[in-house]
Amino acid sequence: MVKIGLIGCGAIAHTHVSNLVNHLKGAEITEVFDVVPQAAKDLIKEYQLNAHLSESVDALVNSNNVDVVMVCSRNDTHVEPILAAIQAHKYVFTEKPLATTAAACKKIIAAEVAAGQRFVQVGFMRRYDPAYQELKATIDQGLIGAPLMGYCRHFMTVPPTSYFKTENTINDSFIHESDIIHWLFKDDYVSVQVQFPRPNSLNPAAELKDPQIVTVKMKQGAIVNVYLNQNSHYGYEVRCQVIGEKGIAQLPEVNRLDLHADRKIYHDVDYDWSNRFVEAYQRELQDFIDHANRQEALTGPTAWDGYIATVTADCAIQSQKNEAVVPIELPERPELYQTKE
Ligand code: ISE
Repeated sequence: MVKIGLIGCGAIAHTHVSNLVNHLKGAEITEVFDVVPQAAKDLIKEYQLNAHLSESVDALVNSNNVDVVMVCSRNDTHVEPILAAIQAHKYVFTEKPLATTAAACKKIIAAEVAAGQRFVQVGFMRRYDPAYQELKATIDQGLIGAPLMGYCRHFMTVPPTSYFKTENTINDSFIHESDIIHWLFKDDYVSVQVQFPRPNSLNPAAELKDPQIVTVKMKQGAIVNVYLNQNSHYGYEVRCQVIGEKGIAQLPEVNRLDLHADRKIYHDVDYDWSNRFVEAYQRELQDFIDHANRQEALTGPTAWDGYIATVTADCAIQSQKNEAVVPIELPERPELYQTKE
């Protein structure tokens, strides 16, 4: 039974803890920390955890009562606990993004390289979604030939309060696309461009320019367009279409009952990611727990994957200023990450 120290007790922590308590095997939460102690106390109470309230990130990571660390705190606070976990030689599952800047990701990469081992799994849960896995297997089997271009749609119903701004639409939402596209196409990015189509007059958020179109280009020439819309109004929709030399593979429409009634044919659409990716969230964490219990090398998204996604997001944010094509340069992939695609 692996003992998990949890840092951060917001919405995504509730998703993971609920999964741990109700669906997953082989792990328990033993220590909890939040900068707002009441949030940690509430979470312990809600899920009736037999867990201790930690006083700091450092105390939690270095506690004898913690085997592995789970980071669910605010996006810009991931680096400190990740570095502490690497230093303590403990596996760490961190919510995406790995960090909000490429410079911060580099520190994590340097720490793993210095330790000579990978300790980090990044919460790019889409890689564990059955539909995305089938899409990847189809491409890998060569059924559509080499992938040439693609189209992705990342639509949210409406932005939650004032959380979404022009920039974090990139490093909070688009970051998933930037991970999944290089995973599917098995190639690195060479450039990114963000363009702003006609603004949505129904968008209530003053600091959010919406929608946005991101175009990424890869080393072998493939080009993918990502349509980002925080105000679709009709629902949460994630689509991905990959066009190859001799065919097209795309995620299926939602697996829902079609209703034929009132001279219409229709089905429900998700409200947000919590329904769309239920299975993916469970499978990613179970995978992490299983590897930790067996003391095997992690096989989920690595710190290097987290770095690629953040570098791409950084360049996209730069492009937002004038819609320019921004080149993406990555250093040589260290030996430690060579075995992972
Ligand atoms: C959110 O944090 C997620 O991870 C969702 O999967 C994504 O669709 C959404 O845009 C993010 O804000």
